[in-house]
Amino acid sequence: MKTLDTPAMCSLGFVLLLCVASTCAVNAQTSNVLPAPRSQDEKMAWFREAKFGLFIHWGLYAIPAGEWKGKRSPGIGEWVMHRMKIPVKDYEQLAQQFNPFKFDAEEWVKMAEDAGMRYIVITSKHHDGFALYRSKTSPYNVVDATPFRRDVLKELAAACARRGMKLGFYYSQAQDWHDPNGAGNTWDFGPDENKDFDKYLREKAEPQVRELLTGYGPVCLVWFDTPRMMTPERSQRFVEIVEKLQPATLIDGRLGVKGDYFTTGDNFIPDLARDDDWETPATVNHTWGFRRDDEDWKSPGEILFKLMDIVSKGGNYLLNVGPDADGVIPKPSADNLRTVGRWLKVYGEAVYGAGRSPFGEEFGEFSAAQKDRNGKPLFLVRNDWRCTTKPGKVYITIFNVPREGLDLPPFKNQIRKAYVLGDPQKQEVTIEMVNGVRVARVPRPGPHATAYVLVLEIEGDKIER
Ligand code: H79
Repeated sequence: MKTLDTPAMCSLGFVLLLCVASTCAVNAQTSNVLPAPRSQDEKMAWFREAKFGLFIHWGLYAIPAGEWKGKRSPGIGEWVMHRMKIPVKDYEQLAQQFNPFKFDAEEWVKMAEDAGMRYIVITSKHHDGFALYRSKTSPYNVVDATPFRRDVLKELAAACARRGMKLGFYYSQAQDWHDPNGAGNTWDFGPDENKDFDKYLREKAEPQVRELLTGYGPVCLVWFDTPRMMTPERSQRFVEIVEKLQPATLIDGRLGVKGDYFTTGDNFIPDLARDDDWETPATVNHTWGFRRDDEDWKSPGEILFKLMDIVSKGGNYLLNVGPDADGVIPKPSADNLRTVGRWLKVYGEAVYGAGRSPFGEEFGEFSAAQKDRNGKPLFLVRNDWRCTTKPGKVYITIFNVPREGLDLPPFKNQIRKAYVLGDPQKQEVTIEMVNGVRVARVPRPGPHATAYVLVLEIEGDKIER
């Protein structure tokens, strides 16, 4: 008995100790910020490693969920106030109903982790002007205006700190449909041109961004959006706030001046690779904020292809979920993300910290005859495989396994070894020369129904063509 009891007692003591230690760690991490990076490369390092992030759109719009007074409001859910021209005095009443009793920050962070995501970006204030944290600047916030009275961002920041997840904040700097001088609300406050926009910036947006960068520990990035009326001077004021308070914090591409990286259009993936740092913000259905009627979820296979498409073109994938008014991330979206995460557990070496494709022909080609909607040559997409790289290694993620073996694109380097990622035996994949083309005899069917990764260990650090 004694010999059985003692280890159990020890481990109980150990667990208690761990709890105390981790509480201390949380306090330390939420009060401190990261040191100033010494170079842009150092500043970008975590972003280049991460590749896959979770976007969360959550706010009062989760209550109407795409419907207002029994009428469907088409389009993206978080735009319901704008779309239905809801007066401030009506829309702000929603705050009194905001009581998401199922909200569990730890669970959200755990979901992101399971999905293989390495950072979270949450709406601290969307265009509707409602702050998801305790703001001294405006009482229109989750603590002072709702029965819930809990600081959502505080809880999320603590959970992220505990689990080692990076956290960033979306902040709508220009549009604010609740403030008489913010951009966008013309139905209550008249045309934007007649507003004292700088009054709004100085008295609401700038102080709120300061609050976000002081009360919530290290903020990995601030995600500004829709830079209406954002002159370079106005934008620069936000740059200075961020740099002064948290010099390691990245700024996205939609502030109004150049940020630390380029942000593509919503749900837009470029046809070809880019050499700069960039990110695609995207939805899992057709809305950002929760809509009751949108259950058209992207499948795990579609998400996985987009992830590899983006990473192979040098970008990051910031994929959104819209929790409902109870605080629950819709189960189908969470399940599909977790399925992607299970794939990444096996094949993640080809993703995290990986560089873009050294090729390009796998993306497709411009049609000589057909035009797209804008009258430009139509890009004919190929989706058989995507390629990522690390020094001395080439990762080919194969989506359509060819019957006759995979024709490798031409390059000069010798191939030292070829095998399938996650194969415990690292069994050789044979490479044969057929009419001057190297053909990899890849397994068919492969070890995974959607896609698997062929690794080529090459002579030299990088591909020479
Ligand atoms: O936060 C998400 C969107 O709410 C935000 N960006 C992502 C990340 C966004 N703001 N503006 N837009 C996206 C473009 C909005 C276009 C439309 Fe509309 C909104 C189309 C229909 C409703 C504005 C109003 C343009 C036409 C009517």
